[in-house]
Amino acid sequence: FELENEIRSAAANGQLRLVYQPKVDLNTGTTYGLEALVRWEHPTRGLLQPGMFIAIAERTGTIVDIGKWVLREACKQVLRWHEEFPGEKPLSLSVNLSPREFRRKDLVESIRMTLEETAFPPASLHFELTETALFEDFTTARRTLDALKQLGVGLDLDDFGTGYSSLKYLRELPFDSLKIDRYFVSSLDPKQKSSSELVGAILSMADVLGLDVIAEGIETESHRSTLSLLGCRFGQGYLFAKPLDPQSFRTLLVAEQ
Ligand code: G
Ligand code: G
Ligand code: MN
Ligand code: NA
Repeated sequence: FELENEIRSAAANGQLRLVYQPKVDLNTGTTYGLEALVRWEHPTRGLLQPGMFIAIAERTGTIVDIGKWVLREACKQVLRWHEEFPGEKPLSLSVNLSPREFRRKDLVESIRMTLEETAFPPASLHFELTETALFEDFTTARRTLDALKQLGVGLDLDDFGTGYSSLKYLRELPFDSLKIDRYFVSSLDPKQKSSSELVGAILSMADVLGLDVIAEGIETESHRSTLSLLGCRFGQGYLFAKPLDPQSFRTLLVAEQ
């Protein structure tokens, strides 16, 4: 119960940190965006990974405050990078939304206010949602997603292929991209034709539905080249970079200049 009590005040006590994992164009190797991922700098236990606290925060509702902090902090950070590294296209920022956050009545208004306060360009912001956030009530989910699209942000379906994936969701909900779960990427094996055929089938389906595809968990050059050959344009994973603290991410941007 200790963590459960302590996490309530983690955001207010300045104990949350963000790390950023590059999203990379698989053909050119350049960074076009990043996913913000939260960490908890616990006063005695050290740096805690989301696996240790997101589920607790979700159950107790603290995830709502954490999510607000994450969005605000990430927008401010990425805006500084937009200013320091002006390119043809500003870096795109992806933020995860948990089921509990997604179901909040004030979600859309809260995001709208943060966009306004930070002056972050909505077109450069994407939200990543998992299927669990959606399958409870399709009509309400669709209404919320439509309202988010009205703000001008992008919507990505996270961990695709492992949940209750339904083609109905993909067809009828206003998603822009799907993220192929790392399970499919890690099972890519040059000696096993079916593994790449499965990823190829996901790519074809996404193409028919007009969705971009981002591959997660790219760890080897063989993963990258197979995905690239199959026509997957975007990805992230340890081959390129682990989630980086802001200073390290900035160093990467400098190096890519
Ligand atoms: O960051 P990894 O490095 O360990 O992230 C593990 C899981 O935690 C991922 O599934 C990710 O979606 C989730 N997660 C990380 N940061 C956030 C966040 O800011 N908000 C929410 N809701 N989930 C997050
Ligand atoms: O579930 P979600 O996709 O939001 O979370 C991203 C998670 O994936 C983070 O925990 C991040 O640390 C992890 N991750 C990112 N790249 C890789 C990778 O190449 N391999 C593995 N095993 N995990 C990764
Ligand atoms: Mn994600
Ligand atoms: Na994921």
